[in-house]
Amino acid sequence: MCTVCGCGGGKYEKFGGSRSREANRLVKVEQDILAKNDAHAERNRAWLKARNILALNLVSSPGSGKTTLLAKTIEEIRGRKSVSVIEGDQQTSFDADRIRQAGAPAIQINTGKGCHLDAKMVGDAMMKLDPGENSLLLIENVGNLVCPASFDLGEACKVAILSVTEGEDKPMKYPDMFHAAKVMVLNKIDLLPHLDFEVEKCIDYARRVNPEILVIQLSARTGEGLQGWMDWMEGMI
Ligand SMILES: Nc1nc2c(ncn2[C@@H]2O[C@H](COP(=O)(O)OP(=O)(O)OP(=O)(O)O)[C@@H](O)[C@H]2O)c(=O)[nH]1
Ligand SMILES: [Mg+2]
Repeated sequence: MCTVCGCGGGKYEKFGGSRSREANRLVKVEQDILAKNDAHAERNRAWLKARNILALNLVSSPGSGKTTLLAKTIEEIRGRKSVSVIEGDQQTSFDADRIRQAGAPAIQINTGKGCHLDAKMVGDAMMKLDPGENSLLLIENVGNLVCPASFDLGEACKVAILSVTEGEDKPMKYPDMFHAAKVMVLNKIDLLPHLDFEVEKCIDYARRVNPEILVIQLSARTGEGLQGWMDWMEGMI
């Protein structure tokens, strides 16, 4: 469990033997936090469904290329679909500024000490952003491969971005995230010639924790493989 926000745990948490009273108390706190979050998430989901808005929750470690991919997506989809973005970071509005520059409305949420977005924050931001009917809502979560896995925001699905500079072992080391995601985007493939990253091994690791996971390889910088991402998203729409 994350001792900062009380979140985490989940499917892969293992307790050896009987739990101490303190461990039981922490589990109860976690259950209460997640139950409250789930209620907000269901409200968000109903609101989005009533407006036929597709919401995707992009999760990853810091710097894997979420904002770069979002900016590229906005450029690609321009004129065909209206897109708005909710940005989550502990501090700064750098990413929301980048998204506005790319041509989409964006709201920045600063979580301060918090390590993830929750459904209440996203619900409040949605009301301010007021995305139009039949539009696309892209949510960039706080860069963190642990806590955002546990928090439903009301999205259609989570998309885990993993860049090849992070190492192929991450799906096994952070299984909750790759188990929770419907798609793994393997980003920065333009850098593969300079690395000893084994793509097949990474995909095998991801499928060990989530046999259903769809893998899309791309470079948000060069645009290689981007069509696969756009095709998947249009299919979801
Ligand atoms: N070579 C290469 N660099 C990339 C690619 N995608 C992103 N980058 C670079 O990676 C760095 C981080 O990219 P961001 O898009 O800011 O990553 P992020 O996941 O949004 O980062 P946080 O919001 O801080 O978690 C930047 O210097 C990008 O230019 C890619 O496909 N190839
Ligand atoms: Mg970012």
